[in-house]
Amino acid sequence: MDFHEKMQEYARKTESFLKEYIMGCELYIEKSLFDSMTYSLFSGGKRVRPVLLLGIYELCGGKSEEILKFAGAIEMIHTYSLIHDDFPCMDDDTFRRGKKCNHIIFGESTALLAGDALLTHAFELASSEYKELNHKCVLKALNVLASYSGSSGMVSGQCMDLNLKPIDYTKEKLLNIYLLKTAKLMMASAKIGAILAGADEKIILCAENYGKNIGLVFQLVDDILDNDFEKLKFFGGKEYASDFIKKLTENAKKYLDKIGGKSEFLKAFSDYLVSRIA
Ligand code: GRG
Repeated sequence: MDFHEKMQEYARKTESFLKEYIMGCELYIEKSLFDSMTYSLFSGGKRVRPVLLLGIYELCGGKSEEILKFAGAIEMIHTYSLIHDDFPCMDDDTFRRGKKCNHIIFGESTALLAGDALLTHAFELASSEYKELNHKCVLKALNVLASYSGSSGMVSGQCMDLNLKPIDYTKEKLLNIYLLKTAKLMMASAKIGAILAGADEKIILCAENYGKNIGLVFQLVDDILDNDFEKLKFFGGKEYASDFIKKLTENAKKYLDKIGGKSEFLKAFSDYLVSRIA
């Protein structure tokens, strides 16, 4: 199976798992809330975080299909963050993934609640019964999921980003925001994959560092795609930023080598994230 087929397989597995799971909850969810949640959950996301989580899980020797609960949960958290990020009080966007934003279709109050519901539903799903996964590892993974996405992770990064004025930009401040706002969810995905595969602490740390490096790459690539020169200038402009991206990608691959095993897919995955600007 080549890289793209494997990536599609991971994404498709997550998508069908999420569809089956959420359809099973339809009866218990108020209709407008359900429509708003599913609108964003199934509107063509790339499923980058679940792919990362599943890739690391497999690399570390994990075999259980129960891992899909965490792959689904991280995608629900990512989806909530995008719904809220598009709000007038945040980025004030009208379109996402080529479609109207959730709040434009369903109104702000329903979209706000859909985001809340996806966030809490993620934890309902990830904390549900397991027959195969080790319960101690599940508890550890839940803690990572909460802390990396919450007020010491992504939410703080978003808050810093909203509060930082362009006049106060520095490379260090921007990198810290990128780390929290974007990389933390990638770090959580990789770390959770390793934890649930039963990897030891050293390997878990390497997985997390792989996630950190590609997470920073992901945000810098996004800045380049957005032509965000205001920010890129703190990385020495587009060309220097591209060199920095290359360095981060090499670092990411070094962490994969430390993990060992068949890491071709995840190496190609790091290149794929960069290829968006090629
Ligand atoms: C509202 C708490 C809260 C957090 C928002 C995710 C985020 C934090 C803001 C989004 C801003 C942004 C565009 C960041 C760049 C990185 C990023 C998360 C891009 C979107 O992720 P993709 O490309 O999205 O994985 P798809 O559409 O593929 O799911």
